Amino acid sequence: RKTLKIGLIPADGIGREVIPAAKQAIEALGSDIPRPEFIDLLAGWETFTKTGNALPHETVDVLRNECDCALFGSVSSPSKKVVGYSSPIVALRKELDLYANVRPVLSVAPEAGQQPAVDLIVVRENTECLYVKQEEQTIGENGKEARATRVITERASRRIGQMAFELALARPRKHLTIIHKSNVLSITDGLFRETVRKVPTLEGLNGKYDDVTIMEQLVDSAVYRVFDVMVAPNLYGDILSDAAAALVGSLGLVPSINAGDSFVMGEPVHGSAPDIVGKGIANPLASIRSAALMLRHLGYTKGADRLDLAVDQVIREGVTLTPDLKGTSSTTEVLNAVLKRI
Ligand code: NAD
Ligand code: K
Ligand code: MN
Repeated sequence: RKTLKIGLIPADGIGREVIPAAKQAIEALGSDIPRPEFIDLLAGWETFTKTGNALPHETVDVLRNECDCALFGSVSSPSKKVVGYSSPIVALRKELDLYANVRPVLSVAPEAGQQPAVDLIVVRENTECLYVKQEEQTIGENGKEARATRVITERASRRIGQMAFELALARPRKHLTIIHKSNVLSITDGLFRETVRKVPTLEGLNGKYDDVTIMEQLVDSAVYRVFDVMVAPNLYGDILSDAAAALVGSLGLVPSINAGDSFVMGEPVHGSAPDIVGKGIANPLASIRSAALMLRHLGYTKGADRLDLAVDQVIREGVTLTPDLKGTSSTTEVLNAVLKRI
């Protein structure tokens, strides 16, 4: 039986509490997936304070050359600029060309088989927009002035657009909403919007996306409406998916994958949660769901289904939940409840 090499990058804060939980959940799948082999890798703020580099070369090399996929936890970023530090997750997405951040937000129906109240996907462009991090501060006539460059390219908009059309096509409703603010940012968001709109006319697609209904929504008004699949430039996608997490009760439930054409990395949407770190109460479900998304992306549907069904069951029963979901259980207790149902 072949093996599945999984890079584990817990990084900082509660990443170190929830990624080990996801690892155990994967191990519980037995023969439904190739035998998993885990490789522990470093990144993050603490790695930076120890080595001067938040993303050691070795981490990127091992991911690139030895791993089939990876799971990333969360990083803590300093609130003020620190010389030499730059976010390792933003760098990793770029280094491995993980151009899509796919974030399903899904509630659990009261009973198995029923329609969930919330079932949407935010497809976030992952490599450009304001995350190119070209900022500068200068002194002008009236004091300090700060600027940031926002980059939108046709190439990146086209490939994220195509990924979004694929995801929309696979859903019952097949609605794709383009999120933008081109009433104000007509050149940058205008390019994003037009490029995504034109995806179905690309050569070789031959009417493949004819059944997908294309809609648009300005990003500000999008936060109070619920859509099927939403495709957005980097920053809007980040904010929208955190906002959508409120619809399902907690950031501790929302998974994602960072996906490129040749690599996939699961990652819970939440950050390092300094307010609860070390208390043993971080919700591991977003990470376990991220592992499921990663496996599903690789085609291991049976394993992914088993993880998702076990998580759904634990949420539906409502007995073993962490405090973010108004429960009183610990990370370990929730993990054990999931393991039992796998
Ligand atoms: P956060 O997601 O860390 O926390 C927001 C709130 O949600 C907190 O109250 C936290 O306790 C709660 N929460 C988040 N995940 C939870 C879980 N699994 N279980 C229970 N409660 C959970 O966001 P923040 O507070 O804005 O940022 C904290 C740090 O995380 C910052 O340094 C930020 O830069 C970093 N961050 C990293 C990533 C990433 O790794 N990709 C993403 C967002 C924020
Ligand atoms: K994260
Ligand atoms: Mn976010």
